[in-house]
Amino acid sequence: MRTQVAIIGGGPSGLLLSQLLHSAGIESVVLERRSRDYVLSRIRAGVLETGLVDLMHEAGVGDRMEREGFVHDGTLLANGNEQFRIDFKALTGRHVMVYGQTEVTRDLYEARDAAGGTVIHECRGVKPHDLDTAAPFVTFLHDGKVNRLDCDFVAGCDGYHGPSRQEIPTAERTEYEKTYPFGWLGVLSETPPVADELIYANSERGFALCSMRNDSLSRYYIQCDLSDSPDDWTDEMFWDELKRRIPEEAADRLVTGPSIEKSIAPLRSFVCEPMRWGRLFLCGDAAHIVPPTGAKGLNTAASDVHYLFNALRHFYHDRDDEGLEKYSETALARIWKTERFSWWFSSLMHRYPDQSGFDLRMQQAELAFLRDNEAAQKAMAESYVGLPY
Ligand code: FAS
Ligand code: PHB
Repeated sequence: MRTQVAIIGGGPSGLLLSQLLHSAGIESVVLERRSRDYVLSRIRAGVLETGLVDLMHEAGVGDRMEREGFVHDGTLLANGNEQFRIDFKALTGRHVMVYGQTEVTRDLYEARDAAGGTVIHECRGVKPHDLDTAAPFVTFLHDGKVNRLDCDFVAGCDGYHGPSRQEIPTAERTEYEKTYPFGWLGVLSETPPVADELIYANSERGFALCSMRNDSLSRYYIQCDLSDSPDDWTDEMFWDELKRRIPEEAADRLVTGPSIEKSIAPLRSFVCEPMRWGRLFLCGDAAHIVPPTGAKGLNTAASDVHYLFNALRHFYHDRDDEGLEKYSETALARIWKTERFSWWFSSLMHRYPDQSGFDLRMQQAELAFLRDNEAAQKAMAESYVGLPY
């Protein structure tokens, strides 16, 4: 087999890159470890920055998102029983789109199918070779056979646990990491959202988030101990704890119901430098992770894809490799700014086990400053709706 760009990973990064490359007449093959059903069963992000909304349209997959997504002009922040709003529209002239990552992935899969794209599922032992040459290739097991895919470039879109990052020699690779002393217990329920916009809540019992997927599908999170497992939490325990963490008027309005998905995600900040090794280019979670507080994981994967797609387009169309040469530097400049925002927002909204009395006063003062200061709100809003690509 031969293609121009071999893409390892059929999550949002890999699929979006493949669809954008197709729109520019550049061939790619996506090699995905899991089945399509498994990939689509994962419940993850819910908020799209304007940059990702634009990319979805550029890839020709924006119609259902526009029909079924929710435009949000702001978000609510709660500090105990007090609540205030960050007005994205007034502060930045922009908004975000609430549309689940599952639906983004579904739209991209359907677009690849419609375009006759090649996405090979249930590949095992995917391994890139000769990345330091002009003729790299990827081997993989599929249907009991060893396959070889010759290509010009390899895009490592295989997430945090994928093999691509490991192809960068440890002597050449620097990894920056911060782990957080808590996780997020998430519940999906077929109930109406508790509010028209998201509610991020800092309470003395810990963080909570009220989000949604549509008018009858809600997504809720509460900060939990890392030692917790979803089985430790009955639905009733979850709803009772959520109600204790959000403002009373929201708790009184909350419609509860059986969880149709319940999972715990650890929180981590992680960046790998560089994001390129020879003909290998890392995209998305393969290169970086953010705590989900700022809804930046999927959105930062999207900005990587934007940079890599345009670099490859210029290479193939104009024989200009400047974008490829600068890819890592360009992507990392934006990645670190979103790492900062995700770390700052997580520090603001969660209760930390080792928080001193002074730390708590600082957190409360930061929240009061954000509540009272338009410049502080504008800075937050600019990051939340998405920094420029
Ligand atoms: P992904 O991990 O989505 O996709 C990588 C793909 O590569 C997967 O399909 C995997 O099966 C495949 N793969 C792995 N190893 C392979 C191999 N050896 N061979 C072939 N394929 C291989 N972000 C937010 O913005 N908001 C959230 O609320 C949020 N919640 C999250 C909850 C969880 C539990 C997790 C893990 C992440 C969450 N994220 C959230 C971040 C998430 O949305 C990612 O940023 C997003 O999935 C990144 O997309 P990809 O880079 O495509 O990586
Ligand atoms: C979600 O809806 O899953 C979601 C929304 C905002 C976040 C994190 C997760 O910051």
